[in-house]
Amino acid sequence: MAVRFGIAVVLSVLLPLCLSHGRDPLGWLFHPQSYGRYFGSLQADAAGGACPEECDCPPSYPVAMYCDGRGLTVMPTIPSRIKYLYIQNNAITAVPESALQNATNLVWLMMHHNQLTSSGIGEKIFMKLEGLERLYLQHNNLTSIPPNLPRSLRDLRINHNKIEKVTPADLEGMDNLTILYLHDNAVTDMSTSLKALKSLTLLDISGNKLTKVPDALPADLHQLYIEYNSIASLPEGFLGGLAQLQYVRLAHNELTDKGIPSNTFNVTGLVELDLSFNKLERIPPVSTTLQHLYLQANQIKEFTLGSFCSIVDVTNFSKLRMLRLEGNEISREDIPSDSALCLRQASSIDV
Ligand SMILES: *[C@@H]1O[C@H](CO)[C@@H](O)[C@H](O)[C@H]1NC(C)=O
Ligand SMILES: *[C@@H]1O[C@H](CO)[C@@H](O)[C@H](O)[C@H]1NC(C)=O
Ligand SMILES: *[C@@H]1O[C@H](CO)[C@@H](O)[C@H](O)[C@H]1NC(C)=O
Ligand SMILES: *[C@@H]1O[C@H](CO)[C@@H](O)[C@H](O)[C@H]1NC(C)=O
Ligand SMILES: CC(=O)N[C@H]1CO[C@H](CO)[C@@H](O)[C@@H]1O
Repeated sequence: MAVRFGIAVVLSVLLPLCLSHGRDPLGWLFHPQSYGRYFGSLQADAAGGACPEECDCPPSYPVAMYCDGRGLTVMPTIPSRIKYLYIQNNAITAVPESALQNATNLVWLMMHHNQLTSSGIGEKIFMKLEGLERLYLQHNNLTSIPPNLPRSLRDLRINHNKIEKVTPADLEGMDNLTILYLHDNAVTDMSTSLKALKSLTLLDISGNKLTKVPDALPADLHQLYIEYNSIASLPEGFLGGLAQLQYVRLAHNELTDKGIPSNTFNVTGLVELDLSFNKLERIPPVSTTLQHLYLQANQIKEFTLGSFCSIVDVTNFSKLRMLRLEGNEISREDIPSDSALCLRQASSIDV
């Protein structure tokens, strides 16, 4: 019994190996790395179309091309039928004009975790990609946002690069952009580059060198992440026009009481506000609709119930569920006993 089972296993392993030496259209399945080499560098195959030898083009899904994680240092040539290109986790330093010349049907371009530098990106390479929706360039060596990005983009990830400046021209006309990851760069200045992004819902500019929040924030934002910057003060009413905003993270900055105009955070709609690891000495007034407030590791010296409720009755009370205050200069005894009426929904208060 045991012996026969063993033979069956050996046969089922050998059989496909033999077949793949002929022109078996499924050969790529068993020899994904070497299949192309039998036929030269760019060879039409039976099912899908041309495919560079260093990549895999599954015949069952001819619009996708997989070139990820192969130690590539130069761009392969992209056939024009390809819509989804996976070329992440390589060591590519440049994208010359010719590389994407015919790749006008690209919808997704995944190029994260390479070694792309800004000088290696051709001025016009993105110009013809008029249907590109997703561009992943995170974890490269870019010092600026590439020029002439398609206005069709919906999701642009360019975090973990070395970008120092974002100009209005960089993001101009991107009416459909909903996600922008710019975190962990070296941005000092964004001027009004975000203003025109009318569909943007998620903006992450954490881990940069900003000393102020961007001048004009897009009106449709739901999530705004600006942690780990050097912001000491906020402009008057900077969350005012943002009716959809639910999550604001400003932890690990240099915010002081003086730098926060009154009622900055008293905006309805806000669900979560993270102000931890700053230099606040008071609890800023917040909206009664807020549910999560993070204030740990500040220098708060008193528990001001009025920051949560200006009046308390049957219908006026705070919706706060979680409040974190540890690492400040107050203790549990500083919380007044009538807090229970205002903070009646709080399930966790950490002091
Ligand atoms: C682009 O397509 C044209 C016409 O089919 C062809 O002559 C040219 O070699 C292609 N260029 C690249 C870089 O694939
Ligand atoms: C990219 O940055 C890394 C780390 O800073 C560096 O080791 C590498 O040499 C850079 N590559 C290029 C092409 O500049
Ligand atoms: C934005 O999306 C809409 C709807 O999907 C589409 O019709 C329009 O062409 C897109 N805009 C750009 C600049 O691609
Ligand atoms: C928040 O603003 C409203 C008016 O919009 C005001 O009635 C309320 O007292 C303010 N809350 C706090 C805690 O100051
Ligand atoms: C300050 C505040 O929110 N006041 C409200 C308290 O509840 C009454 C009755 O619902 C409202 O009319 C007030 O606006």
